[in-house]
Amino acid sequence: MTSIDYSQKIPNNVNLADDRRLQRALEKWQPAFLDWWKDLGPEGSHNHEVFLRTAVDVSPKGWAHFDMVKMPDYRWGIFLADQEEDRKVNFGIHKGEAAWQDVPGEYRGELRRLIVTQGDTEPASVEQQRLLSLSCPSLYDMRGLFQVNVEEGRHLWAMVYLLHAYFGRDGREEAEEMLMRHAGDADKPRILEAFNVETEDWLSFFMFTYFQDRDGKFQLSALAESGFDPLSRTCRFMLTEEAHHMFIGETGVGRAVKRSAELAAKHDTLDVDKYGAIPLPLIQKWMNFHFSICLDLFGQEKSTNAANFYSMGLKGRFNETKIKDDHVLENDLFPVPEFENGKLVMKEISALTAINERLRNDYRDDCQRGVDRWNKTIRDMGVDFELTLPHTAFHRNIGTFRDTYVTPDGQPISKEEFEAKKGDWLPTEEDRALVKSMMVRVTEPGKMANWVAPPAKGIHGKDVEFEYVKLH
Ligand code: BYC
Repeated sequence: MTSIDYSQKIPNNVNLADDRRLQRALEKWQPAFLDWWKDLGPEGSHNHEVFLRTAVDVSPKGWAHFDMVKMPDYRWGIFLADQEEDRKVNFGIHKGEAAWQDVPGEYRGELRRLIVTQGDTEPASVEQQRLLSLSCPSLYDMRGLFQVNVEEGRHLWAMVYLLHAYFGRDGREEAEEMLMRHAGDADKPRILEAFNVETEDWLSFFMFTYFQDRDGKFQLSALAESGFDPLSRTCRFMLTEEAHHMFIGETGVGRAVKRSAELAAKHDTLDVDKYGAIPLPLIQKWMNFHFSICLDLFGQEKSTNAANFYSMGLKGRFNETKIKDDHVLENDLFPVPEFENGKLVMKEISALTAINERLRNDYRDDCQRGVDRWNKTIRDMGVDFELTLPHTAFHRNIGTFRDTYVTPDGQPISKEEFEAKKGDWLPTEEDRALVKSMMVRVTEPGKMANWVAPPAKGIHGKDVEFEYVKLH
């Protein structure tokens, strides 16, 4: 078990002090990061004291320490999971070789691209969420937002460390670029589309942490299988933090659903906006939007990039080592969806080129679990309404379904029909304005905005009434 050295300017468990050049380079990047946080991190948060968890060591039990922390005093650092003895490359053409402790020269470009794409999403999400504390439904929720934000900042540190430590000059340049691209910027946008959309309201934030952070879980899990051991160790530790973000999403959407169903049952109508809650059909629209843009994050159904990343041993499948096959996949097939004469059909293609699709399927199954729990809440309240994940082909912008038009239950329709019906399926301007109008800021300890039910319990043994954020 490696404990984290907090006596250093950059807390770390990678013996940074032993590598003066690397330490100096990262200490040079640190002020740029802090400036970025000040400018584009959570608005108005800089004097708040927040009940945050910080990593103390990276063992499964010991890494989460909770305390009141002044936001700018949060200590971002570099934490890797412990090295596994005799770890091997577990898939692809190098299967069985010792895992790489250095970047394999022939795969440098691909590896850097994967790390840059991953790294770029982390500050992007902070930028997307920067105004949300101004309309938080409770102090409990504000804390949740800040916890997510500081950890996404740390995840950026994780990727920047890899770039600095293993990629020399171009790695340092990429690290600088991470702070130059910005979510939604017309000239220098973030790399992946879903990271350029502003997270405008708290229902969107909860959907984001449920659906988009879950993409993070699956992508990080695939990278945690990497034969490049430092990437694997970094991602393994990041995954422990990711779980809490998805908890915030699942319980957050669940609480909005609960409040809506409560009022629907009480007043015998789904039109609960007149009672200050978000109608279930609107929650469905938000879900249609967020789920579909997240499906795009998995890339094309048929991808030679993904096949190469896999064969090279750089990015595996979800739970790679638990899958029972040869982990080379050269002779295997996998079904992917295609449109043929206006009809949706499944076609078997090489399992290697279908790697993105397989991960997307795993993701979709995982998403369904929370939806089932939300539906149980609705049923338990005696309300006749069911939330459903839209069809994979619905509202897609990457891959086979780009430029195709289907209903949320997967029926192909014309572009004109889609345009005419779109407002029934996806949030309209009026829907967004309505939800925004409910986003009143509540900062009295224990109190909740009307649109959301209180959480079942507080954080780390504290009551829901605890003052999770001291506003200054
Ligand atoms: N938007 O062969 P394909 C997280 C491009 S979330 C724009 O399918 P590939 C987090 C693609 O770049 C997890 N462009 O691509 C969550 C390629 O371009 P070129 C983030 C896209 O490479 C919440 C072309 O289309 N981590 O951690 O197999 C809060 C061909 O596509 C998109 C990662 O994503 C798109 N959506 O797959 C905070 C892991 N999709 O070659 C954090 C690292 C594809 O034609 N990234 N393109 O120029 C990867 O593994 C892969 O790059 C991707 C794409 C899965 C993203």
